[in-house]
Amino acid sequence: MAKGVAVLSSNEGVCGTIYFAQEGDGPTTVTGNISGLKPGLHGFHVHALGDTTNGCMSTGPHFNPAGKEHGAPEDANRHAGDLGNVNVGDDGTVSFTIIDKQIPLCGPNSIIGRAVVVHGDPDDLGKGGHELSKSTGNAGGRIACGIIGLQG
Ligand SMILES: [Cu+2]
Ligand SMILES: [Zn+2]
Repeated sequence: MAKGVAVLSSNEGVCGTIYFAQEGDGPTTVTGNISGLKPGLHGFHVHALGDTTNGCMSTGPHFNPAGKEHGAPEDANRHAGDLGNVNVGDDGTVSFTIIDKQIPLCGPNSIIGRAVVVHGDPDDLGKGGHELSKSTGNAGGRIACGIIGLQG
């Protein structure tokens, strides 16, 4: 079992911890708890770089080793890092589990050393018709992020 963890940091009062686990070449299970968000949908992605020298802005674009367009997690044409949205309750918190096959913890497309990013707005999953829909899902600002590190 390979395991990873990312502790979110934010200038906007958002807190959270995201765990990753993968058995062999199976899918990766992502479990997270986040608080301090406004209720509703927030885009949630793996970005390409584990670089927070300029906060979440320096984590690069969505992790996209296959050179595809932005999409929904269930789409064939999607960035590997496209994990969709998390749905925050009225109390500003969310607990979630995502199972995904495109974010391994080992091998050439490993997400270890990259970053998870939580956005201020909903990800339109590539279908919003906005000029940013096919690149970012028009998900708004990067309000929290954390570098994905190995966990024992
Ligand atoms: Cu993002
Ligand atoms: Zn994307």
